[in-house]
Amino acid sequence: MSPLCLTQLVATEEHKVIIVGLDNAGKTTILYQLLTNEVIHTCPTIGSNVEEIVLQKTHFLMWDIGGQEALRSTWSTHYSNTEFIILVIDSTDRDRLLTTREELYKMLAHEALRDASILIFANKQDMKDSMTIVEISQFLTLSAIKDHPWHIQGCCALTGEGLPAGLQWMQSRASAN
Ligand code: G3D
Ligand code: MG
Repeated sequence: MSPLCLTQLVATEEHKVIIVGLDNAGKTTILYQLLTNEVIHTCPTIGSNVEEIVLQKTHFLMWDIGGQEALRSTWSTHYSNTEFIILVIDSTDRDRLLTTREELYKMLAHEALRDASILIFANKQDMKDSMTIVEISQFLTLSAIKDHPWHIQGCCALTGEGLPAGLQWMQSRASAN
């Protein structure tokens, strides 16, 4: 880490973000697409799959958490002090949307995430057979979520399309708090 980044870490408020979702959803691709995006400044890698992303002076510390079934029970060990959950969905994965829904509501009910906001990335929108934002929102009954601020954004992690808009929402929430 460069001395400048270290100074920033000490001097500025970090917003902790966890990136969750089933395996193969595109979590790691999203994180590294954000890192190569020129409009978003980042510090060098902090640890395995933890990266700092800076958007308009707002610092996000993003934790990419593994999504394989065996790892899902460990998600909760990352929950403390989390301000934002990014839930990544493979929009072509109809078979597992029910599993995603279960994981979503488990997280929202978790005490440690009581104050967390949730950004849902409906990823892989470039694929012909992908579900639309409306379909996914309805399946996940997002409009019923009243106790957490939430936002759903379609995206394609391969091109980065949609990612800045999602981050922008997080940035506006971070400054609202
Ligand atoms: P994960 O970290 O959630 O497990 P990854 O998922 O980021 O490893 O991505 C899983 C696979 O999906 C990768 O393919 C990746 O390239 C692909 N992928 C991620 N985002 C998109 C997207 O927006 N569109 C398309 N078409 N593919 C995407 P491989 O083949 O490398 O396993
Ligand atoms: Mg990954």
